[in-house]
Amino acid sequence: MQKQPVAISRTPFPASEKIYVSGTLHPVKVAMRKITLTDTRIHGRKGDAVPNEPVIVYDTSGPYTDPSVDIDVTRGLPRLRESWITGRGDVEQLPQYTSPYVRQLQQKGDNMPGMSITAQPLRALPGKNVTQLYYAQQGIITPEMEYIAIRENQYAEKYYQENSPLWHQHPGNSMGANIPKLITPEFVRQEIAAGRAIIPANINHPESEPMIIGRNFLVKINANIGNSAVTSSIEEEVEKAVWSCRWGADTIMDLSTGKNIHETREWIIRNAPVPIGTVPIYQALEKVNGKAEDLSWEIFRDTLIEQAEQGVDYFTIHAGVLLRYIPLTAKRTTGIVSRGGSIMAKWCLAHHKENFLYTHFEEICEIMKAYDVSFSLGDGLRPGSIADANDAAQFAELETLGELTKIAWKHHVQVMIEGPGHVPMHLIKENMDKQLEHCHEAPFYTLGPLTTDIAPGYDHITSGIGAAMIGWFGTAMLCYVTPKEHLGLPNKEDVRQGVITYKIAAHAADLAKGHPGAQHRDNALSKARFEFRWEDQFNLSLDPETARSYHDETLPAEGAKIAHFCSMCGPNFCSMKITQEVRDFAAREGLDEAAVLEAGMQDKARSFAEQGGEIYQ
Ligand code: IRN
Ligand code: FE2
Repeated sequence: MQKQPVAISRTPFPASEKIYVSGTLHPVKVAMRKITLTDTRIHGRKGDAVPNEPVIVYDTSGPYTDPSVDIDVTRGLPRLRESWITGRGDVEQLPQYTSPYVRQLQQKGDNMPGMSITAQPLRALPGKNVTQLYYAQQGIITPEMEYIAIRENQYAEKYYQENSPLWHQHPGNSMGANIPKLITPEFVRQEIAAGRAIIPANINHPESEPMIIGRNFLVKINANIGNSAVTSSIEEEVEKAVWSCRWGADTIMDLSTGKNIHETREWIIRNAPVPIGTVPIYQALEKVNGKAEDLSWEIFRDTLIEQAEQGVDYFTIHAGVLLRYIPLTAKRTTGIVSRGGSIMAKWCLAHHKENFLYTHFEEICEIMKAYDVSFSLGDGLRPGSIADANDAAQFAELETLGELTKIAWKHHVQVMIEGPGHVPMHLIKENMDKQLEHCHEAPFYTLGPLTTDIAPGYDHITSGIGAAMIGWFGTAMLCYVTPKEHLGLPNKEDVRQGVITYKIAAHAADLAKGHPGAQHRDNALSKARFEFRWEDQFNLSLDPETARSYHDETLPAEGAKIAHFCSMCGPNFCSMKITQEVRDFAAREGLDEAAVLEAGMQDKARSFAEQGGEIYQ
């Protein structure tokens, strides 16, 4: 049976246009999305139409939403960073992949239709270090750093000037004294140099647009894809990635298991405008036919090199699952829930030996620094239930991750730390505090956390609550959870639900952190809402399609898009409409608004009393 070809989602967002802002230090062109708004038209106000400034938003969708870019998924995206990387003069091009496994694949030929594996990967020249951390510590501002500064700085300056110090120094915000007035390339460099932020940017992934993960920047979100046992086409795999970043995923983790892992990953990386993360132990396990006890350092090492040469930007490595910590999980309600964690625990117990990821950690650093792959130190012992939150096993591992952070930094390898999991709200803060203390301020990257276990089918919400809280406290990246968590493989709609839920959590955290400029989009949307500019309200929202379709469910007529009410309250009970009438009345009569409101209130009070003063009559 012939399968229908899968179309890659390329439709631009409504009223939106891709713009590119140029750098001043480097020839960078930073992609952003400009949303055009309609004019304000308020009856009774002087001058009938007041134009509204377009709103520029952070854009993770890549070239897919730029109609002027020609995209052929078998060739991959334009290689944005290539000249920056080769221009530094510290890399060499290898004649072929060094991994014998990949060469075997290449000899087999096209075992999957689509892209052929012909890459000639780059590697650091002997004795050179090509990590962004190394450059930052040398005082070098890379094009990647300038790109990020421009990308993160939208509206920051304007809002800092308008609202500081009242708002940004509110005791509730968590950025405290670190709050940047302006996100400059130099500020980015300093944060990277201090290890407080990372730029996942493998030299073999030049297609990716630079982004930063750190608590003094916008909170980021990751979407997990892959997992499919049967894949049928390059378009299908690429579309999963494109779909995730279309809705706002800042990074994507390819967690594919089963057959054709290498090819699937090749398709994803070559077509991904965002950094790609993986858990290399998954592929290593496939190479030993799923038998954890048959894993070895040699097989793992070869897998690391294979994936580093392919362009994976960060690796989840469960090096903190130590042999002596495993007994600490014995009495848990849900034991070890991390896949990588359970694989390593099984290996440790089968051999009664220390975790080879821990004993070979320095060698792992040596490999990663030659390509600038960042560590995402895995939380193999994270709690998998409310009952197991913040227990001895979890925090013992966290301390080891802190110890490993120092080793990675010695090699100038960038590091972030993975965190839980399942944690009730009152125990969330302790996770952030302990992470900062033990891991020397390396960025934290958490999975939710889920704040209760009682809502399978709604775990994007149980975890979105925890994600918003921990983001506010300082977590730099939030790993999404979809409604299918614990139940099955997410479909496209689940992925969208997961991404949007996490965009909400991340943005709510940005506001509460006091991130300068974060509020601009809220203000624009609220103004549109108050002025009944329905189109603008839809277009400014995270998911314009859903906003529009919900509105149209009850008021589908075009005329309703300019009506001064919606079907929630109807025309006579719309508070915004009444407020508007009060304002218009005041303007007409030359009164001040507060006085009119006060007079109106007294009038209402009088008639309420006259009617007998009963609420329900
Ligand atoms: C994030 C924070 N803690 C765990 N994660 C993510 O969980 C991790 O990055 C990966 O995408 C996913 C599965 O990891 P395990 O189950 O192998 O630990
Ligand atoms: Fe879970």
